[in-house]
Amino acid sequence: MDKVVVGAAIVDGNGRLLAAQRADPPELAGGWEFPGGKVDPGEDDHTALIRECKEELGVLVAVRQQVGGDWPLAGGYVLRVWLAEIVEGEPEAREHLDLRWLAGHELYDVPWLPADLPIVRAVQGR
Ligand code: DCM
Repeated sequence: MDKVVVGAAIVDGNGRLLAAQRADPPELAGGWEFPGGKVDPGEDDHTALIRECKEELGVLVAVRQQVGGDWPLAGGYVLRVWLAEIVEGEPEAREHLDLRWLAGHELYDVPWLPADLPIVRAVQGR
């Protein structure tokens, strides 16, 4: 399986979830997602997730439980999401337009990408 995108459901000590606003491509720009990205050939999922969080947010994360299994994406990709905690650094939007920490009552205050929305519900349930 070489069409895997990994995403991080980063939760802070107050139970808030980190959402990231996409900058590109134009059809997805402005939508909100779990930070992450494509797994490189030969790379394992956890390594890719840690790498992407470093590149996109400038933070080191510890990967916790997986949220569901393979969530479908366009183009034959699947999205795999893990709960994660920041162990080093403060997140900054290095590749996104914006970042927001969403409390439980704010989870749907941003327009999530359609692919990510059911995963937000799954995260909420935990
Ligand atoms: N994608 C998504 N939700 C995410 C991460 C990615 O829907 N949390 C989608 C957007 C792109 C594709 O996966 O169509 C590849 O993502 P990227 O461009 O970030 O590698």
